[in-house]
Amino acid sequence: PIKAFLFDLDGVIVDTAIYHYQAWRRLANELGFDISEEFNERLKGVSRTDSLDIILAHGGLTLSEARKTELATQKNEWYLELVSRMTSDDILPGVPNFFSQVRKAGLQTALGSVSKNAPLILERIGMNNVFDAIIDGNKISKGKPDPEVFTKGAAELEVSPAECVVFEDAVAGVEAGKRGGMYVVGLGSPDVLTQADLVAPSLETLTVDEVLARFQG
Ligand code: B16
Ligand code: MG
Repeated sequence: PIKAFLFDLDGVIVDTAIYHYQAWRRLANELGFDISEEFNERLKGVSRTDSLDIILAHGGLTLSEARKTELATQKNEWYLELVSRMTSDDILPGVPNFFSQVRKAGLQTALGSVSKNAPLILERIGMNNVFDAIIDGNKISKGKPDPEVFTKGAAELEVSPAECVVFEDAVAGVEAGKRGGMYVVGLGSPDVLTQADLVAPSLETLTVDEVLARFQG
């Protein structure tokens, strides 16, 4: 049976993906090039340092480790400026309702985010006491598409991967869930999230019963 739901943060619970994009775009612009929204799909769910490497390769730049650290820090400062203005109004539509269904169904929950800023964001939106386990960028050594962030969540909840459903908006995150041996619900477009077991536009259009019926027959 399904015992736990594991949630990504950015793009599933809150739309911080847009703030990451704005901050990375500002950085790329200062370095003399631009990044498109389509290109940004490659950065979703990918760690800060890996994202920077992908952006620099896109701009044809090779920089020292020291300079890269500076740039990553600068991006994070811009990102934190945007995040500091967040409130519970930034929780994505359908999330509160979905979580009350999750609780009624008696399922456990974990957060699986590679963001080092996840605890701060949860606090800003008033969701720091909602999850049974929180795995974030400070607790893992490998970002998505490595499954570590989700396998650690399952381990902390003491459930097996086959008893978990992952909710993800990113290509790298869907891959992480699948590599971890879990069921994956992709939130977004089926043309982009091709590896997901089920795709819906957002949590607003899904019910817990529908998800359970799909994966436990
Ligand atoms: P930070 P998720 C990921 O969060 C974001 O999708 C990704 O764009 C970001 O680079 C990464 O967190 C690291 O975030 O710079 O705050 O540590 O989707 O796994 O919740
Ligand atoms: Mg995400």
